[in-house]
Amino acid sequence: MSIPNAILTLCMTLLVPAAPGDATAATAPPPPLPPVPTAEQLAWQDMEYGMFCHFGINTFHNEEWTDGSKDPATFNPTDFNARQWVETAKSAGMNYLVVTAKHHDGFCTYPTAQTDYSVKMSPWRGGKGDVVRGVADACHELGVMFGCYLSPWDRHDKRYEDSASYDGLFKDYLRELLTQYGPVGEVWFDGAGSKGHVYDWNGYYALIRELQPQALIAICGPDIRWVGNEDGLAPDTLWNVQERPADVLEGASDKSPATSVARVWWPAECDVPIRKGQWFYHTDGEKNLRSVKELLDIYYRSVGHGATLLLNVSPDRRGQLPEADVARLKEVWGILNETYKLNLAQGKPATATNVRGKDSAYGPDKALDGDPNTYWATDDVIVSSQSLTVDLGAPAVINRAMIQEYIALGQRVEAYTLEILNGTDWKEIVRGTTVGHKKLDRFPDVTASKVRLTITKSLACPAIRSFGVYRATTE
Ligand code: FUL
Repeated sequence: MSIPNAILTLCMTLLVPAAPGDATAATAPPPPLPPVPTAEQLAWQDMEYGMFCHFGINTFHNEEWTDGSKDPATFNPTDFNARQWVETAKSAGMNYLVVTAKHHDGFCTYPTAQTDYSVKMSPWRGGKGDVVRGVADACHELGVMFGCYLSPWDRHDKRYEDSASYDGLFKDYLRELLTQYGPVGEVWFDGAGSKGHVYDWNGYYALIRELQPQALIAICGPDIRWVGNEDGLAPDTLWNVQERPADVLEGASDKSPATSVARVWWPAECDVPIRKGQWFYHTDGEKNLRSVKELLDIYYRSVGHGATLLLNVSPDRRGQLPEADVARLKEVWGILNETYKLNLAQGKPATATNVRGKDSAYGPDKALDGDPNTYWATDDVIVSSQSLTVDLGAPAVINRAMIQEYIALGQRVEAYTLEILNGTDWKEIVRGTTVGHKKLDRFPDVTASKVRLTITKSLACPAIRSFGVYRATTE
């Protein structure tokens, strides 16, 4: 065997996932359907829900976009407490937090060496304060993934007028943020305001890869894509695999010079502010706080459509999340916890129209065991019209369903139905399209003694990581 072939074989061996759960599985797992997620993307998709915190000079001016001329002396939080942000995020079910290190106004919330337009020139903590440090430390301590937002558009710094000199400055900012604050899980590049400006994107990406190879580059970046709106909503049909434009080619698994696009795993993030239209705190903004009903709807249409939700909660002029917002977040999470605490299908007897290699390691019960590392899979030749039927034991009232694919092997399901048995009749209650990381369905109360999930169309044999039915008592 030539050396390149040996390397290829080794790589293929590493790429082929091990058989799930049961070490005695005799049957090979389904071959991955490329492109597949990286380990970091997979872990991030499992996080599902994060907190965005816009905090900076705008916080003190009741403005969303200041123009870079506000006096740094106006930045003066009276009782800054980043731990309160992170504790709130954690207790509201959020697993990561992204904080603004610099917004479009150019004001840095950390004491950068690159400009005077920063916390250093503010009266806060005698110019010794550091927002990014506070948030990063609290995140690391409390086990919440830390991310930072760095606006490419800069309305303050004169160097912005010259692309090359600004690229140097921007890389210096990145170098500071990626070397002084411990592990960074996500770097968020906002596209706003940048039309017509030329950036050295590939240079930025290369620097991030060098300094923090595990960090995911979001929005204007190759690892996480923007869902395309600021309402926090993902479409019903959501594919992780995308044709990514040529300007974010880095990391592509399959480059096509002819079309200048790459087919890559590029999962979607939904960002939305908890107060309508306000990313930054405004003194009279509480009236814009979204209702529990609106927030639940956003959750169902983001996380429940297979995307990740980054919900913005703005710290106020104290440097703390307002009590009303904190209470709202906890209420929403309380309802979701209550709804999903009991999977009526978990551990119940199940049958399937086909089981991969007739091997129990891929049986239908593997979608009902609560184990994220196991899944129900069928033989490769049979990719459509495959069902999993669960016997609930006794008739139960249900109004929610949850399906997950084992996306480490790629995204496969194109369409599915959900039916229930009530007496002797089967009735269709849901007809859906993609599943991906997670699909949450809501439907009116039905009484079911059995439920049947049918994968009606799939790109390759289905690999279903979990399936559940629930009863929500709140709309
Ligand atoms: C937008 C920005 O202009 C907003 O101020 C905010 O940062 C949001 C996340 O992205 O495009």
